[in-house]
Order: sequence, then C-alpha cells, then structure tokens
Amino acid sequence: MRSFPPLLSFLCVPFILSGTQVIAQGQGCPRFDGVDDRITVSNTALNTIGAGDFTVEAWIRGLEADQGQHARILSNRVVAGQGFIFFLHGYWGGSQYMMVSVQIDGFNYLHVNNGTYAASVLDGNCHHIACSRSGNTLTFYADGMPLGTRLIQTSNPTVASTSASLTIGRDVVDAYSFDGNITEVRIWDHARSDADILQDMNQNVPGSSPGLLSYWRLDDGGGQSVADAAAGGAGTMGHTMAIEPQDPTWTTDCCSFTTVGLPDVNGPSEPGLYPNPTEGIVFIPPTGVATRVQVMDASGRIALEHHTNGSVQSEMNLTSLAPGAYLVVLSTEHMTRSLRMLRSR
Ligand SMILES: [Ca+2]
Repeated sequence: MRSFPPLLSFLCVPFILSGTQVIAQGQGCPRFDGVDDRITVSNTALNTIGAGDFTVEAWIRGLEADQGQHARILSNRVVAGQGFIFFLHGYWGGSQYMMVSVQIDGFNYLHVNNGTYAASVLDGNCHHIACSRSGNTLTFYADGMPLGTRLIQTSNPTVASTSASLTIGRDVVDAYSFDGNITEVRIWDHARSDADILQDMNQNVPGSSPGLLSYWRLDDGGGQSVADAAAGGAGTMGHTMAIEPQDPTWTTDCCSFTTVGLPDVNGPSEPGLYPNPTEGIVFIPPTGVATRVQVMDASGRIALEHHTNGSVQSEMNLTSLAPGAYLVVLSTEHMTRSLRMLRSR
C-alpha cells in the first residue's frame, strides 16, 4: 500500500513514538531471509488466550515471488494440527494472491483473493494485516479494512500450544518462512473493533493498552534482543543470544508507519498545516472559512485546540506538546480532514 520516499524514511528514522515518549529506533527493523530466519519470543500471550477471543496484527513488506509455499508471520506450532499460525497462504482455490490466513488447531481460514480487498499484500510495499476472533467468527483485515469473515469449524479450538516459544517469520513444523520485513507485531486478548484496528495501525500504541498481551515493535535496531513493549517479555534473534545463521538482518529500510500520512514537508497542503514534522510552531494557511484544529495524542485525548477564522495565515504553538505523533483534525462547516503530525524535538 505504501512505499516510502527516501526523504521521509530518513526523517523518521530517529523517532518511533509511544504515547508522549520518544525512543530511539536504533538502526531499524529485522529483514527475514525467507530461508530460515526467525525471531523467537514467548508464547505466553497465545497460551493465555487459549480458546478465547483475540486479535493479531503486524506490518509486513515482501514480494509474492520471493515467498515459499506459505509465508509465516507467527507460529507456535510444535506438531501439525495443533496451535496457531498467522500467515500468508499460498495460491489456492483460484486465488491470484497469497492470502491473509490463520490456522487454528490444524484448520486454515482465509478468503480467496483476500476477499473484498482483492489485491496483493505482498507487492513490495508495506501493508498492515490483522485477524480477530470474536466467539466463532474470524475477521480478516488488510490495511485496516475488513476483507471478510469466516466461521470457525471445529469445537472449542485453541490457539495455545505446548511450545514455550512463538516464532516470528517462521514455522517449525513445515519449515515455511517469510521473506521480507515484519514489524509491529501485536497480540490482544480480545477482538478489536474495525475502528480500533484502523485507528491504531499507523501508530504506536502504549504497551500498557488494555488487553495488549504482547507487542514486539521490532524497531530495536541491532543486537540479539527484541523488546516486548507489553508485559510478555523480550525475544531473541534466531534461536539464542548467539550470532546464528537464523538471525534476521537489521535493516534501515523499514515500514516505519510514523512516515505515513505526513503531508507536505516543506510547504502547506490544502487545507492543512505546515511544517510537518514540526519543532513546535505550525502555520495554518488561510482557507477562507472558519476552521477548528484539534490535536489529539496517541490515546485519543485532545491535547490542544485552536480556532482560526480562515482569513489570514494562523499560527499554532505546539511547544507544550511532548515529541511524538499526533492526529490533527481540521474541521470547517463543510469538511473534516485528519492528518498525522510529527512533533519533533
Ligand atoms: Ca541469535
């Protein structure tokens, strides 16, 4: 869906944003080789969910032609027919594209051609994929949009397994791997709403978000450890803290979602504000109509509100805001526009 021009990628490398905190992104995100690379993390989240509701989500970037038969995003399988896989199913049923899929207790669930999305999520651009379970209904998402639902066919299926580990980018049983970037892996203990998934796909969420069991941002940038921003516990590149052939490679060519949705870097957009990113002062070009500007933080709280009659360029002071990503909603009598704004230091 989104490709990142070099300039925007560069601008956002120093910042990955969590609420009002700024943490160093290090040198970037992991690149999985599609052969045997993996990240090993705790399986506690899925074992906690068991037969309950859940949401899993991740940002991915890869090419269909580079994948093996089935590209794995997450798997906790130890033996076939047990546990959970979140993956891109290979061509089947006449599908032109690999399909956003889950496997629960040995049964695969998917939509041919990705349902209403009807496109590839492995086209070399960054895409967000997700799946939620609410009772016996699975809902699949691509780029924040529901692409269809499936009813679970077995009785009381569980995503739990006997494994202590969850593997990102790899499935141990079938040895299928993912070729490309995986970031922002989140596991929730409930079915998130369509609106929640859409709202949060492009931004960090607090690790303390209710129901967020594990959250590997995979922006650690180097070394052998990957942090879990929730309470799930750190993971390991490859199998162990040693340097191994199974370690993904750290790359700066990442799906940094803080880069998306940024309007003009050097000048105003219509209607909107500039500069963006900003160090604190932004200007709202005249639109000829009264405009209300609301700046919302990552939790959805209105951090600042500003009004202009639209007759002249208006200035807004954001220096009281902590560095981070904010949602700006510009409203006039006739329209509402939302955009993402980065408050840099
Ligand atoms: Ca390792």
